[in-house]
Amino acid sequence: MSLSIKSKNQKQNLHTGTVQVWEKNDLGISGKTTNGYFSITVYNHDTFRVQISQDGSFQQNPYSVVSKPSETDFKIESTETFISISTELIEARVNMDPFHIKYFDKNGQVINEDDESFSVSWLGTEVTNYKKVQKDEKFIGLGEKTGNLNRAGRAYTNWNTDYFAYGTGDDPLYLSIPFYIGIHHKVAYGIYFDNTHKSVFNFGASNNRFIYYAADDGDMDYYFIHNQSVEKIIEAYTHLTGRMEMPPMWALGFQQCRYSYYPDTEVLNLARTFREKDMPADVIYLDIHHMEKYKVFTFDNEKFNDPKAMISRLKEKGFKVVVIMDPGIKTEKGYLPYEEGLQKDLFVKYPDGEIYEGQVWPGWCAFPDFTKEETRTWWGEKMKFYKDAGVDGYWTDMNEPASWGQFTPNLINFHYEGEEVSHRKARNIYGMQMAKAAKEGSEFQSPDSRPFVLTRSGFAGVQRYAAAWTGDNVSSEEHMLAGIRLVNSLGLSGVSFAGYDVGGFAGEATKSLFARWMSIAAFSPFYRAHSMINSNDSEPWSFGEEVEEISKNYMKLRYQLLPTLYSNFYKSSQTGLPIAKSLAIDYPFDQYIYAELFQNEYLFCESLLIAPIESTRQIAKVYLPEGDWYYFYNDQKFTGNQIVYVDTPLSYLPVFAKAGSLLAMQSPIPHTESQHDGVLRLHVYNGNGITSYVHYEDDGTSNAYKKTGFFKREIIWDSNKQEICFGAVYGEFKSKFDKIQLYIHGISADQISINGSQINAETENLAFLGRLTEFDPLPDHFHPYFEIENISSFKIEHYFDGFTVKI
Ligand code: NBV
Repeated sequence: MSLSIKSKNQKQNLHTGTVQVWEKNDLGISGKTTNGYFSITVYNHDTFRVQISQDGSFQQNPYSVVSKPSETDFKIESTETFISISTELIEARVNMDPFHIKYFDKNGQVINEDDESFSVSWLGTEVTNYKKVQKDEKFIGLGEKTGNLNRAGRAYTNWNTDYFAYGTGDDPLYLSIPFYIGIHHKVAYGIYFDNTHKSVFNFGASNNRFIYYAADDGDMDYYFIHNQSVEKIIEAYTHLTGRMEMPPMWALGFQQCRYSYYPDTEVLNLARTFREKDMPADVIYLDIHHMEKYKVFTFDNEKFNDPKAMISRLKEKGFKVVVIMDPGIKTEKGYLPYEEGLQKDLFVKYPDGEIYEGQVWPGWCAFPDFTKEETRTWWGEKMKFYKDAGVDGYWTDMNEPASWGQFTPNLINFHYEGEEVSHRKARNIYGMQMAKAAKEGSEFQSPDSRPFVLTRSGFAGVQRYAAAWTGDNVSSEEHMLAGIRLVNSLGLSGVSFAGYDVGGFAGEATKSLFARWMSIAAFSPFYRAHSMINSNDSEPWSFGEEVEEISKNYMKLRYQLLPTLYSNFYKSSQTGLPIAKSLAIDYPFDQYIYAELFQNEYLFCESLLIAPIESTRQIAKVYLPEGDWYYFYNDQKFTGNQIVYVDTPLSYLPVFAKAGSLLAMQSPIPHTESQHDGVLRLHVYNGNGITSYVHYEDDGTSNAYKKTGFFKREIIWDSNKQEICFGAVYGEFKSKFDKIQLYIHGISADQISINGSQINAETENLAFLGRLTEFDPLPDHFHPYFEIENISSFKIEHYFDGFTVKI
């Protein structure tokens, strides 16, 4: 078959060609084709790495993949026409003429296949892998990308971009993750394209022949993942690119931001108001006005004449302070960071050695080359300035990198861990490396505390260093819903700790929009309100009494849910699975979940189905997937696989507890470091079969949890035996709870036994449960009072060995 002609000024598509020679090696196979070289490495039983290079140099991205191939049993067979390489889960069949790959699962079903004629091809330096589309194939993931949950029919570009007030369909945004999951015929697979150049993922836009992913330059270097579930695919992807570490507990609390709070008296007033109004909150941000003329590592002495004293007063009130850091360093003679950067050769330069300057907030700036280790270390050392003032967390903004004009020249050079590359290869990784510098800087400055970094820009693997937020969104109903999809999609792509600016950054939120946004975001992994300079006040009390009450109730609920949330953060740090889980993870083959009306729904902490809805609607259509579901506020039980209608007065966001789930709650507290009443409220929602929850605690701040400083136990609900089994306790941390209050939903019981003996369980007054547990949605005049039936509650001592409770 004649494919194309290779020429120096290649004008036409150049296909890989045919396999000429190949050989086995310890990890897979490698070989040469007419127009290139290939290598297939068995990374794991569920992960293959495929590299195709024109010159055989096999370039590496030193930043994203952190795991090495593990010893895996695999088999190689060959015929005259193909080479087959297989593990217990995947077979990759490499066709020799022309070169193309087809993947099968262990039952021989096709999972994924190259377009036979084009498979991997080049157009000049642009390298592309063309894939066939399977019938009804869905595509999910790709990180921070707008549009529908199912990305079929659209194309996306990965090129980190500062995009103020982006539209809900716009692309590209700030953070790129070239990883997607394909779903069809009851199988799923993931593809991570490990190339930091500008890349494009086309899921069938403007053609009906194939989907493809392409990069401007570099190699075709992708990881093909297949396992039985979407969960397992995300686990495998995060095994490759790493997982978040446990953040400090305070980072799970409510965070208040503004561009910008100043002077110090305003910041202190803000903190006082939260406490006076009994609205739980943990963090206040200092945006760019804290600096002298926007110069990083300075404080504006007029606005903040004693930052240390201010921060220590905030701490007394239980607040942490997060400070913004922009990468641009003002090119001002005598400004130490600039002088040091010059002297130590830490800035990005033109190929002739001149320092590259771009304009940002401080005026003309030089840009630290975060792709160089010395620069990251130096930056971390400079962070002493903030550490000495008592700052707890860091916010890396503008790290796409952004500059006025938004068009960085491509010829500038970056170190790229010694490779010396142009902006074309380095841009997408720059923000993640700044986040890395901030994380490591924080660890260097405060070795006993867990770091917290919030980043705007990033790439595959950024979850190892920072939480991410979705940048400059807009105050609109549409944006509120789009933000949920962005966060869910980040979660599908390894970034579990993510959120959006509650209320919208640009524009003015209406009262109802703000209230609804605060309610939804109580179920977002990262919970922060933020708004733009010169806009109306946007604190949760700025919109009148009703909004204040609604906000407060959901903020309180968030804090009551902390035991579950923290345990889920722990789970995510171990597995890479998201905390806000798109329904596509647990119900990938259910067509309804992809429908426009239902695609925003997600499971929060495995147990709660959140059905986000515009604040302007009085009634919501909610799709409940298979299983049974309890309406969170009154325990009304619904069977799944159906659409239900729910009244949605502003004070009630549709939330359903999944039958079988276990939800651990605590008494309301004003901030995460304040002590609760010591009673763990454990809600068991009766369902079929056996379900479990791993309860996790630690000190919330130090790294002792990495050794033995944790408390961990599995709690199993067996609905057939009607038993709750509290497993053995692992770890040396003493639980902060000394009692457990059991709430059993969906079963009427008047007595329980523990380890076989009837105990005098203290039965709660059920009238008290007229409103769901202690979540008190609103004062009576705002909403109807729910009667809850079929719920039983018992208080028991906290046994530290394993024990079983029989209902
Ligand atoms: O530092 C100011 C803002 C910040 O508040 C926002 O969250 C960032 O996304 N920053 C962008 C710079 C310019 C905004 C117009």
